[in-house]
Amino acid sequence: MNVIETARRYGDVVIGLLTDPARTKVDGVLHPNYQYRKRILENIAGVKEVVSQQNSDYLLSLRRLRPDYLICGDEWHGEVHSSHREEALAAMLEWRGQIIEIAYASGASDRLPVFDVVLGTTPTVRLRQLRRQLAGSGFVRVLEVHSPLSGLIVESIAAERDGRSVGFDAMWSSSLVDSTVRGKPDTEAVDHSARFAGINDLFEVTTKPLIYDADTGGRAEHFAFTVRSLERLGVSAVIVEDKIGLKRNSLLGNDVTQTRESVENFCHKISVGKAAQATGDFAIIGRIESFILNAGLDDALFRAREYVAAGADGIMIHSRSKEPDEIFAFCEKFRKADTETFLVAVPTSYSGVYEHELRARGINVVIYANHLLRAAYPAMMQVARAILENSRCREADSLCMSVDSILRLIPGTA
Ligand code: SPV
Ligand code: MG
Repeated sequence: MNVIETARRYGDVVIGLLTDPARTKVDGVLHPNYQYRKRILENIAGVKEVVSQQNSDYLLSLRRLRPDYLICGDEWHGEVHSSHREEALAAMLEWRGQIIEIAYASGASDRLPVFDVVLGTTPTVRLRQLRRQLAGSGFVRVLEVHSPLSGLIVESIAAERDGRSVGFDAMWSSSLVDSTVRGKPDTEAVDHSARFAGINDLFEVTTKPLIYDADTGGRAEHFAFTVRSLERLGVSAVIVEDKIGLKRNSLLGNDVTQTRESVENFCHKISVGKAAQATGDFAIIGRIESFILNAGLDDALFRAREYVAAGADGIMIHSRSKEPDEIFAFCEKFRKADTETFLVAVPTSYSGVYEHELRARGINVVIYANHLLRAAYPAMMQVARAILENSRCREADSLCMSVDSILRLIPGTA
């Protein structure tokens, strides 16, 4: 802020902002992602433009912009940055530019600990976010979380794709994963209150919106209470699937007995949920299991239209095929008649599909539904086995993050 305030006095302010890989190279830690940092800076008075910098050497940006003044903090003296300072000085002389260094505020640090990025939020603000994202970019990328720590990963992870920084927009509370972490089958054996307690912990340390997998939603009368509880927590949307009885995981398909709810009863459940909503921001998404249970495209389309007519804000179309063809076929037909209702895809089985392919067909939300837990479990198994095989834990060290890193992971630990 001191640098920007000073710079404002000299003219139009252009900020050179390090991209995520560049930032990580400088201090090896994750920061709020590039788009997020850019948005904050662009909204500061006097900032005319924010340009991306691929590395901490300023030359490229300086030569392109040829600024009259280069304003920066004086913390680059003597440090690793001193060669950059010399180069920048020489470059500025080429067009008689001037460097203005301002004293680094005492006690300030540009070195954020890994997860020191949570700004806090309220249930209302969080709840609204999903609809805002859908109205904005029209496409939301969602990843499963099963603990506050996994939530922190979704909160702060970023990667470079096609020269752009990408991150996850929202979190998925999966019934499969929430059951599996508790060592229980995915049959609605874990009740909602246990899962809500987990969401409460998750929400203490994250700000992104959450979509909740409510399985069948239970009886319509009970679903009304679930909707209200979710809204109170600040959850943005619920997905409820058109099955009945002892629900089994969709990816088991017809290998187990699964019964579908009648269209009439399921529409009733959706409308009861909509009537129970306290806010206009919450969304109820009807999940169609027609492909999962081999009922075909026409059945899926018929149900989708009926669910939308009953008030569903979105439709999740599920498939356990290895290819996305049936999802594409559904989207093509559905979108001919309905361009408003948002469509959700969960490409666990057809994992080869790219986001841009889904997006091009009218999918608005892609959920990576179980990947963090599927990644964590084999890693834990490997470490447990290594300890047993070696009758000590030295061999496990290389499979684990260092003690120093875990002590520094969460601010306030070390
Ligand atoms: C879940 O993640 O719990 C889901 C998606 O419901 S699936 O496991 O594919 O059915
Ligand atoms: Mg589920």
